[in-house]
Amino acid sequence: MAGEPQADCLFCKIAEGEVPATIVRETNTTVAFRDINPQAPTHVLVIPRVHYPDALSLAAAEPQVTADVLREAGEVAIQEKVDTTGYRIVFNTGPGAGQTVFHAHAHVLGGRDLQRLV
Ligand code: IU
Repeated sequence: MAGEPQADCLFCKIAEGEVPATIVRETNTTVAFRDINPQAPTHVLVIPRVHYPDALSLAAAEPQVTADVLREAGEVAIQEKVDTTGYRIVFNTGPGAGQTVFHAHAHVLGGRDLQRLV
């Protein structure tokens, strides 16, 4: 069921502590951890603890948790000290956009020149 942990979902397992990750922040509703294949000096993923396949399905069902994810992305940027230089928050949505893990997540990228979109 939407919102419930999915047995085959890696990010559900990270949220539940069943799979290790380098966690940088946690709240009652979110977990932030370092991306295993970083694309920038700061590359942190912020996930909701609840399972929805992408950001828009999360937003439709859980607007408050969606706001929590965004707020936490900003807190990660401050904690990582990239808030002053600029950072990017990305929600890849769908395989054509490069989404590979179908549990909603925000990428927080910073610490290098990000002036070009890709
Ligand atoms: P994407 O937007 O779905 O492509 O992002 C998934 C990210 O999850 C991607 O950047 C991977 O490097 C990252 N990741 C991870 O951090 N740990 C893992 O065990 C796996 C993927 I699988």
